[in-house]
Amino acid sequence: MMSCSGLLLTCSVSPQVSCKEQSADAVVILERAPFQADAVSRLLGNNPEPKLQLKNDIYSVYHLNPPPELNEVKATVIHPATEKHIKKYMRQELYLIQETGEDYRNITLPFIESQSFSIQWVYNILEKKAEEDRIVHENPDQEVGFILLPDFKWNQKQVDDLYLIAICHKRGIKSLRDLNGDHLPLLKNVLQEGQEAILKQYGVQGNHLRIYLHYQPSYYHLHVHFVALGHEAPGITVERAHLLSDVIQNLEMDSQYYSKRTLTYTLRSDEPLLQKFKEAGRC
Ligand code: M7G
Repeated sequence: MMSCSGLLLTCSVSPQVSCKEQSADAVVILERAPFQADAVSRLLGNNPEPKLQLKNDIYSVYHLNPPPELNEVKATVIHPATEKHIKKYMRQELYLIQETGEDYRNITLPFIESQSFSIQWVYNILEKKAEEDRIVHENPDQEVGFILLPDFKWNQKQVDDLYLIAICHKRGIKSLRDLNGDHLPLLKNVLQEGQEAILKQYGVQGNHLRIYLHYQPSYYHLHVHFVALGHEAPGITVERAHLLSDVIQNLEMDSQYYSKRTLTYTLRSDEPLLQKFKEAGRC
């Protein structure tokens, strides 16, 4: 599957990176990283034979063959991949869902609770069993604290596509739907301390960041995305990303805002949750 940022393969091989493991389905996401400024002059200056593809008036298109050191491909491997992982990355027809608060309680919540999609990777981060050396900031308070670290979508080589996630220490907040006025201190900490930590570590100001939550998320443990404003990351569409500053304001106006309001999102045609909405005559 092609996307603007990469190529997705699903395959039934043991990836070389884990060749001791048994053969099983794997998802391999191949992406080219953004160009770094110094690489552009090397790319243009040292290119042995730029091949002219098209010329028309002042416009021309060339194909370049970059040397290996400028031709890096990032490969993210999920292995063994569950069926849900594979479906998540397949291109499919999309449906728009208008989920009322009642739909959430009657359809979505029972569905989420019946699923066993592991969030072990989240607990590994919170318990310092994985990625500890990548932590950028931590507020260790178990109620209002969180860990900020680079998202695994970001290779950390340039801030143009900066992408970090803040993972809350408090367990049991599945998503936006569970948030109420009591969570304001936590959300405000994430917003303020997250911005301060990113400014200190990467020199990127808060007004150059898009800070949001996904609804629906893929992983039901509260986390917030911090992404460079100029980076069109997957999942910034209006029906999925909810700006953290808006979330805070909405909860300040009405502590039960997110348990009441209709939330719109897309579901892919083969997602079991879509089937549940169909069965309930809600789409
Ligand atoms: P989401 O909103 O639940 O779903 O975000 P999405 O993946 O559809 O956006 C989860 C975020 O966590 C994503 O931005 C993932 O790239 C990121 N992520 C997922 N995993 C399994 C890891 C991981 O193991 N480490 C890190 N650092 N980030 C991860």
